[in-house]
Amino acid sequence: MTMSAFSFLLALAIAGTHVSHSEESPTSEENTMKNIESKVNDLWQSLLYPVAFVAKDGELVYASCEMKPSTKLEQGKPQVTGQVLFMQAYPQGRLETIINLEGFSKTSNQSRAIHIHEFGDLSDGCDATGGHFNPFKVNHPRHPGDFGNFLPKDSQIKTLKKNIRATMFGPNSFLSRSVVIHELKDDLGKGDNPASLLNGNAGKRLACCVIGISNKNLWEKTSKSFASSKKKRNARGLANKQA
Ligand SMILES: [Cu+2]
Ligand SMILES: [Zn+2]
Repeated sequence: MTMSAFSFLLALAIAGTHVSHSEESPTSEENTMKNIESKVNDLWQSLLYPVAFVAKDGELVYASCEMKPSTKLEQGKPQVTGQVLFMQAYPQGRLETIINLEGFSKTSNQSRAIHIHEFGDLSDGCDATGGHFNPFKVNHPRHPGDFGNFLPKDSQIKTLKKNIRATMFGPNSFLSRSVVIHELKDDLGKGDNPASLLNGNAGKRLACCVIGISNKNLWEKTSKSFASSKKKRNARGLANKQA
């Protein structure tokens, strides 16, 4: 249903209640209109907030995005695979994101930009994902999915980011949109051309994926593996210091 269809029905419903205001008790007509209004509202809410009716207040909701190299990737470019995972408490929690990607060149020292793009459409390599997801019509890098730059280490990007501004819930949900990793670094709006304020001049699209709701398994498994490799690194660091 379009917004105008909704407005029309709502106007009808409100008009119905106004007409009968002069009467003392609600008429059956008034009740019917109220009923319609509440049904239309429920319907509209369920269209706007697809997650609202499966999540309880405070419940953790998870989403995942299975990264695949662009089908238009040129030879010799890194074949990036892995996942981008999301966790957020319904409905107002801060979003956390795990980025767990591999396939980068071991020798390259190239930082890569990662963004949420507007469409969950992978039909034309990663090009059908459109531009940056930009629900508030602002300039780059203030889009909710402007995650910034990531420098691969040992051919991987493994990072957990907290307090991300994007949300899975409500009309500006990023669910069913896409994550794109680019060939180049994001200039974060500081480039000297108009594209800088649209996309950060991050270059070609190496790999992309569609974001969908998931269960907690992958998040828990990945965050545990991150924690244990951090412990190992710390232990190694300590051993090196003591040596
Ligand atoms: Cu992008
Ligand atoms: Zn952006």
